[in-house]
Amino acid sequence: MDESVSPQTLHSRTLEAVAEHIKSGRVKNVVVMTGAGISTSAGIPDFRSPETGLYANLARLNLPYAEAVFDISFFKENPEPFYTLAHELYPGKYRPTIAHSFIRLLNDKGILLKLFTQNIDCLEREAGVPDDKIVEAHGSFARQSCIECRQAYPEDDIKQHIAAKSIPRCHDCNGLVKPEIVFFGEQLPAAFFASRDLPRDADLCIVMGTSLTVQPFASLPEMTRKTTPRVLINKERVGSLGSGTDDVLILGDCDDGVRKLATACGWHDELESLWAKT
Ligand code: CNA
Repeated sequence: MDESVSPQTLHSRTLEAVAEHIKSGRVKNVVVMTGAGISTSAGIPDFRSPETGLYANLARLNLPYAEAVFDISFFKENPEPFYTLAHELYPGKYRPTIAHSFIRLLNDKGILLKLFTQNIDCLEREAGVPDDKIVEAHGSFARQSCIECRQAYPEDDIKQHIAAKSIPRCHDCNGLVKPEIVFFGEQLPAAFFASRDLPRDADLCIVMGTSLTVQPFASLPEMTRKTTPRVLINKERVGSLGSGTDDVLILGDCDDGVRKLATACGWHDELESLWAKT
């Protein structure tokens, strides 16, 4: 961080100053951007953490390269590795983390403008963030369809296949069926492009649990206005976070970070009881 430049909006580049900003009532439109790191404490591995990340543990799937498991051309030739992984990641097995509940709390406070998530685990929904506040930039397991004729495929049927570790095929054309999560080589959902300018309207931006390496998502924090405070809650520094005049870095575990921020806002008990109910 360039300490010689004074913050424009905050008193200082600290967690306490962010909490003061929130408590002042001036924050009405928070944009949150998240990635796999907010779900690791739920037991879902992220991609890129050394040793524990999925990419470091895919050898058993015999992939030519780790990202192939989410590559549409590879999937067309060999869908098995993806379905092996889908068996592990499929929603219903995991409980939202307190970081998910923190986003829900922002919404309950009436200040969540939008949550942009790269996650496909649907834990934001399970934590109670309303559907119209979520942009699932990389899709999710919420719907599935045939990759050939695009026909929607019944949820009960895919659940059975995923439980049995078998490959679902379209009831109409026998094409491969895939959950509507965005693979490398596929277009992002229209909802992402329709909302990608929203960070300009934000008066606070919170980035959590992402390496900010996948474009175009990685550019979202750049869409905020120059004086909008941007808070990074992550194990490591990522993207340009830390270079803006009002950037605040809360480096470490996401759950610890949101607990500290909630406590500084006077929301500690509310957050804990919200999370206990999920
Ligand atoms: P990533 O590239 O694996 O990065 C994760 C980031 O989170 C890294 O910077 C880690 O240091 C950090 N991190 C990990 N655990 C914690 C923690 N407990 N506290 C704080 N920071 C932590 O993941 P991205 O989301 O950036 O990459 C985008 C991909 C990952 C998207 O396409 C997702 O679909 C995909 N993904 C999603 C899930 C999921 O839905 N839960 C799981 C694995 C991968």
